[in-house]
Amino acid sequence: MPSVDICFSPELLPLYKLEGRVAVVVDILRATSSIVTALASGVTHVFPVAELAECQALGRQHGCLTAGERDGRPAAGFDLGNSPFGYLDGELPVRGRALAISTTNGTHALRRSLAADAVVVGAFLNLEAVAAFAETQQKDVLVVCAGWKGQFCLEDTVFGGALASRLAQRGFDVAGSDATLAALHLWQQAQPDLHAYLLQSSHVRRLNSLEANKDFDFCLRIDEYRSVLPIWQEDRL
Ligand code: 3SL
Repeated sequence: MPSVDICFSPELLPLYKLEGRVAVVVDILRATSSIVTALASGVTHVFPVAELAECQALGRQHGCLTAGERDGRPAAGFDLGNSPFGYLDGELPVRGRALAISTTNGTHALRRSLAADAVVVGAFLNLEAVAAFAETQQKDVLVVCAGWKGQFCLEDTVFGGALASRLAQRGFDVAGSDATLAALHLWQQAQPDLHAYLLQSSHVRRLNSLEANKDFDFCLRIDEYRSVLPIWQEDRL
C-alpha cells in the first residue's frame, strides 16, 4: 500500500528520499496557488526558478511573462508579483503566454524536489486533481511544504493533512509517519472553518500587513480548479 509522508520544510529534504516517490510541492500562500491559477487562466506553461535574475533572463529568452516576489512584495522589474489575482483581474492578458516565476520559498521548494519520480504542484485550489493523480501513480507520496525561509508554516502543513485525508480514502497508508499524523490532526482541528483557523498563522498576518488579504481568501478555496494539475516535465510545469 503506498504511503503519504510530509516534509515540513525544504531544509529537511536531505532527510527524505525523493527517488521512487511523487513529490507534491505546496506553498498555499501564495506561490503554488498562483501557479495553479495562472494555468487555469490560460497560461501555457510555467518556468519556476529560484533566482530573480534567472527569471528575467528566461523572460527575455522565451518572450514570456515574468512574475517575481521577495518577502511578500512584488519584485521590481517584473510583469507580475505573486498574487493569484494577477492572472484573473484582466489587467495583463495572460492567456496563451508562458510564465517564468521566482518567489521567496515556493519556487525554491519546487527546484529542490526535482529528484522525485514525479513532481506536481499542490494547492487547496486543485486538491482533488492532486489526489486523483497520486492515485493513478500508486507510489509513495511526499508532500514538500515550502514553509517560510526554512521554517514551518501552518497553512502548508494543513494542506498536507487535507491531501492525506483524501488519499486515506483511496487506500494510502497515512499512519506510518508522525508528520502525516500531525498534519491530519491539524486538518481536523481546522474544521469546520479553515479560514478562521488559518487566520492565526504568521503568513496571514504578513499578507494582511501587505494588504493582500483577498489573496488569502482566494487561496483557501478548495477544488476551485479541480482539473488543473501542474506537473514537472523537462524544465517546466
Ligand atoms: O515564499 C513564497 O514563495 C511566496 O509564496 C510568499 S508570498 O505569499 O508571496 O508572501
